[in-house]
Amino acid sequence: MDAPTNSPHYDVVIVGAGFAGLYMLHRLRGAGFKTHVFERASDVGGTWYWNRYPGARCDVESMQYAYSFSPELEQEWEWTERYATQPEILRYVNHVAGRFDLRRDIQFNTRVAAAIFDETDSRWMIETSDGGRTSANYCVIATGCLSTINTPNFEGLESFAGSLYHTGEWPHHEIDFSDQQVGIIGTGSSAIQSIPLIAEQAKHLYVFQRTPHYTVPAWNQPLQTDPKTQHSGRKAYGYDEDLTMEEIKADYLGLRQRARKTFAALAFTPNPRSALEMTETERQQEFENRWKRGGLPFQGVFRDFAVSREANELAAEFVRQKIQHIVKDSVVAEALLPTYTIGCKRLAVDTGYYETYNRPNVTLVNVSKSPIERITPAGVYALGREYPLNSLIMATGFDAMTGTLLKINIQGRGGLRLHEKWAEGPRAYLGLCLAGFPNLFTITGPGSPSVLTNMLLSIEQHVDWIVDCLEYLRDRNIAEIEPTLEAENEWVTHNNEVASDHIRNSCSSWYVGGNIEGKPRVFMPYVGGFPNYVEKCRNIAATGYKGFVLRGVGS
Ligand code: NA7
Repeated sequence: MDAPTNSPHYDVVIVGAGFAGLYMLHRLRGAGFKTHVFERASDVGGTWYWNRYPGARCDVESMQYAYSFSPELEQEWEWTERYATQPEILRYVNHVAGRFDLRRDIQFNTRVAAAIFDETDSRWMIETSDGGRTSANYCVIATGCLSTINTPNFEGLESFAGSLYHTGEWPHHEIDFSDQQVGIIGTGSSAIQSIPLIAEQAKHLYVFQRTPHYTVPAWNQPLQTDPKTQHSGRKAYGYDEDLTMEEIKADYLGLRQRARKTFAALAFTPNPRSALEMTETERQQEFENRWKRGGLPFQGVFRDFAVSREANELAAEFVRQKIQHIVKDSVVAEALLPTYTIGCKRLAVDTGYYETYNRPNVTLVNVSKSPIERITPAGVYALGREYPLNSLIMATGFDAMTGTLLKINIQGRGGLRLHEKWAEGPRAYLGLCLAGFPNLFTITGPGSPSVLTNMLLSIEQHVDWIVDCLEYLRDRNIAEIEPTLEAENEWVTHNNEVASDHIRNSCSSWYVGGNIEGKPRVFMPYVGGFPNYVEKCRNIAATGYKGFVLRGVGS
């Protein structure tokens, strides 16, 4: 692809204006790089722009799911709930975009169709959906991990005469399900968050469940400061320190430092004891305590939760007992019991999910043994009958981590296409750079801890590493950086080794591409832990970018 001579040229082009793209732009600007961002949506926010379904919230507490790069921003922003809703997160992203004047370098409503490396001039030629051509010395892909929706190919789907929705591309206007018969396919995190709210509205809600999911309560609560006392008195971060919002703000740095030392970059302290060295009474006490705290740190109930099948099964059984206790109809309760290793699929965090099945207007349709046969104009046909519906919701997830990258026609050295390179699954050095694709960076790409961690801290770590790298190259007049195939292979091998026996690799989930037909089974995120990963990245940079080939201008 040749760029017209008058097409714009930048030091860096960023694809995506979610949390990653925005911070990347901010840092690059500050470092003096001429930068331009393309974003397919009409505004900032990435996944939080699209996922507007009822009940959409982050499963990480708001005080932790926030940028750490600006102490002023940390202090001035007031989260109103322990777990922020999608609208509140979007308000935060908008606040950040305004505060740092980011919009002027973002081109909205523009999808990147192709990015092709021009070896002669060591630059990326970018083609956008509006036919625009742009070039840049570096291209940073910040398209997020959950940004291409998955809609299973149900027979007859196009014939459905009612309203069809997908949780991952929810309309911008409010949907009123009152007086409607509603169907929802899927019982992952998006469904678990939306089902309780839709059930409150709908005349009847049918939940089509293929695999029951583990979920633990959020115990969400308001955080707003009382104007009289200037104190919220609420636990914004209650896992093991019971801190209020004000206490966190007084030592935000401390919270971040504690978070960065943990496997998942989340500040909470896992139980240091093994399940197997505790008595039954101690175990039950610990379970109950963790359940009362709620959220993802339930997984810290024992030190060996993720490594010992026996310890894991004890935790799984505790959650199953909770389900049986909450859900009154024993047949429904039985159908809701997950059997896979707890924590293998991402644990969901809910508000009133299991309780919803006690409502008379909610029916669980168990399609685990006999799949949905087809979609008809009137509804869903399953288990030998038709379920008539006014609205059908696909809560069927995403082509995670690689889907969006593979939709862009990315071609590296010698015309090598990304989908050829990744035909048997994603391969990348540190989940940051790809052999054969010089000057291309991915933020929280496959091969990095990304979705197994607090995304905000992982994004910041990647962005900071990339900016340091680009400054290093600029200072030395280096035109190209590219990982060697050997370094990339070593990283992929290491990644596979740590994942091979990990509990997260023991079921079919979107982490391994198991939710997409024909997708190669590869454990995509790096499961070696955040601190370990950061150390590796730091060492590689400190040794003059070991594992990379650096080529000077004209060489
Ligand atoms: P998930 O977690 O991928 O859940 C998708 C759900 O859709 C899951 O229950 C699937 O069942 C179900 N599904 C997918 N295809 C079908 C078909 N063909 N028939 C019936 N059911 C189907 O996506 P979410 O959007 O809920 O959550 C994604 C992430 O976002 C989540 O992990 C958080 O990080 C936030 P399955 O389990 O495959 O049997």
